[in-house]
Amino acid sequence: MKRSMTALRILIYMTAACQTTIPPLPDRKQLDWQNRPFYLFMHFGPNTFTDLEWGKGSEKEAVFNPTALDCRQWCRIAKQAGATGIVITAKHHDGFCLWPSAWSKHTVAKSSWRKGKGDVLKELSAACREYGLSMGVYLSPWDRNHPSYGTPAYNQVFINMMKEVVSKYGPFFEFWWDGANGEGPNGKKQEYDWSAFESTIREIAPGTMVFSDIGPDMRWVGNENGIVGSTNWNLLDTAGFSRGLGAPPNDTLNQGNVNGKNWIPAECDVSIRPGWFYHAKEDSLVKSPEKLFDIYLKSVGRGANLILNVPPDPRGLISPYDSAALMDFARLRAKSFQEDLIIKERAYIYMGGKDLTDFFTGNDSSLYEGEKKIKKLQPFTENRYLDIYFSKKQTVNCIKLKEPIEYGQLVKSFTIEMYDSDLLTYHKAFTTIGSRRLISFPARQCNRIRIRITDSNGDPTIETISVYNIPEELVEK
Ligand code: FUL
Repeated sequence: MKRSMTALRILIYMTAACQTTIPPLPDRKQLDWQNRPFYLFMHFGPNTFTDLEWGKGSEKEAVFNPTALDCRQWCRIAKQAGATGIVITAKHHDGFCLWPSAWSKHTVAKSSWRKGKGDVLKELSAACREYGLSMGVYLSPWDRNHPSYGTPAYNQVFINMMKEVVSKYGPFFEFWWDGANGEGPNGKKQEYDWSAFESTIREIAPGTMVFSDIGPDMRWVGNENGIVGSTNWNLLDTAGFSRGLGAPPNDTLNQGNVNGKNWIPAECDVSIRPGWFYHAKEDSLVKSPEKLFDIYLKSVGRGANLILNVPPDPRGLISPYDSAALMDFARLRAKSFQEDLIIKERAYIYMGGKDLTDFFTGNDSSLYEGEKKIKKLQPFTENRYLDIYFSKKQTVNCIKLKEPIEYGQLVKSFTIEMYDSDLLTYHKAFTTIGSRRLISFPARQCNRIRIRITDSNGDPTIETISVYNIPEELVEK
């Protein structure tokens, strides 16, 4: 099977008019990661207790003293919110390690929490396992505490810490390298040895997705609002750029490069609160479920991943404000996407005179080998459109499309037309699709929807199509 898929893929690209080479493609771990696009971020550490966003590194270890830390509560809430994992700030810029590191004196072991015997990473990794969640870590290279920061020796310390957390608490689905590079305790900035960091993580955690501004596996989205461009290429040119200040301009990170040489999808990071760390004064400023849904449409709905920060409070628990917002956010998603009108109304999808309903809804039995769904392609016919026919008039305000990205991201633009009998009720042009695209608009009546690919790199294909009538107040603002 694998061989025939590869042959088909090569055939597609060879027949594509202007395409002589195979475009960048995601690797296995990137594909898996793009199929689980929503998870939580947790900023937790001395800042939780000192009310700061960037700790100075000189805080006493004793300030870290959660009174009721319970990683199982974090996981229970994450699971109920529909998140697939948790990425924790194992070490933020203040250098404090949430595990008893052998490579630093500024750790939980020196705190009064559990008499210095506590280990947040250990508890989180056990809880994630129990709840079937994946775990990831944020390890800040910038360290305002470590005495060797600002000297070549620090690079080895950072490498040692990476090895330590991977071997003790891994495997991780994601490893976060923050690009920030400020001064350390000796007033000097560090020259990070990125190439050594990269070869180390590849060696010790080949299946882990590594984040930084420019990858290697996924990129920063260029803002901290959780919003990727409505044009979003999974491709990025990194030649000549570096992490941190030398990164590509934010709008490039936000949209990717149409002909980029590397497959580096975007990850949208945003906090449920104004700050990354918990501050009691922000309890009233937790984002509403509707705001979170809007962010979801502008991140996951544009083919990126969403890492939503939900910072534990000084008790070491997710606050009721945050958890209430998360539960309602999950309810809004369930309510919006539980009913695909194509299935419910037994609509038909036609392309080139053929009924392809089962294919585009994923219900074609030939798409399965036993239990396992296999990938097949349905290249567009020459006129490059398909029609969805409903037997009776529908109210529609949301359409979901998906490209089979294992064959690359090809669609450059497409249009959606909706008809009520012969009357055109909606017509709009869009750009990219990628791993998933949720288009929403003020509701229209229709009994036919036409989706037309208007421009592409090579011969485009669509994997699945769904049509929804979501609560009107949730349509993208
Ligand atoms: C930034 C950091 O400086 C913030 O404190 C936060 O951790 C955010 C996710 O990344 O670069």
